[in-house]
Amino acid sequence: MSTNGTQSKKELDPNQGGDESKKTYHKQATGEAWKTVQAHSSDNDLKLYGSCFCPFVHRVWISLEHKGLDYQYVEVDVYKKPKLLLDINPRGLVPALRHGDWGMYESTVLMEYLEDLDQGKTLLPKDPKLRAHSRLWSDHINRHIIPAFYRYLQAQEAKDQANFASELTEQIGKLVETADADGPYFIGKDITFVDVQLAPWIIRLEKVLKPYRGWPDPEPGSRWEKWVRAIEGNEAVMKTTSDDKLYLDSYERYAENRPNTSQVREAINSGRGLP
Ligand SMILES: N[C@@H](CCC(=O)N[C@@H](CS)C(=O)NCC(=O)O)C(=O)O
Repeated sequence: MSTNGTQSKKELDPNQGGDESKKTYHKQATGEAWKTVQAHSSDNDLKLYGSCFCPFVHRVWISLEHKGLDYQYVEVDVYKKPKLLLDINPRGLVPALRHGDWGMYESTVLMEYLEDLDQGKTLLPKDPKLRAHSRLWSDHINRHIIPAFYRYLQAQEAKDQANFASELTEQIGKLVETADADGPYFIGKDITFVDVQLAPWIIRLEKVLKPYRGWPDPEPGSRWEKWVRAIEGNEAVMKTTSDDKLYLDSYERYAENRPNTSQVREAINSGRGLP
């Protein structure tokens, strides 16, 4: 407890609900991700505005690292919505990308933009049919897996948690059934678009859903286990992932379904699509 109640109250984030013992979101990356932030802190024409805990940012960051592009990472406090973010995205969400005097947002659109730059390693396959296949299953991730993840994490009743755990398992199962039989990635031995779309949530199954909801480890020897281990061991994923505590702290507000947490929380609670 603080000896100066007034002072510490001032420093509380709204999502702590006036309780200083509650954890809130981190505002600076840690571990490997922090080293990457430091390596990409110099001014650059290509800038990623991100928040260190955000899985949608994580997608774009993994893409930048995978491609080996030259870029600047700029940490923003997304709930304070600085002007430099609102200038690009009036909805005030991260990730946002600035390229020269042009800006854009929405993680999937940004991943496609980086692909269209045609620099560094590609993520979308060359074959048009495989590209369509990748886009279809990216849509499945965005439409079914991610909402199920948040519904499960925010559910407070045991019965709802059990239902949403089944929903999440089922939706992941559909993706795994479609994946290349040998893998380890979605369409084979190399990481591609669908893997990067899902990777941040694979990381958060282990670092968030496991501690808060008892999400099980992948079954030993399963195709899912092979995929999870490949993602966890991927260099671009590792270089953009912070230490466990950052995720544990940053997601406590979701796990308790606290008011004033985020637009994602409100959308899930009101049954709307994600922002
Ligand atoms: N559909 C967006 C979602 C981005 C998103 O929800 N970002 C969260 C952080 S993880 C955010 O900016 N939240 C700000 C807020 O809730 O006001 C995308 O794919 O980029």
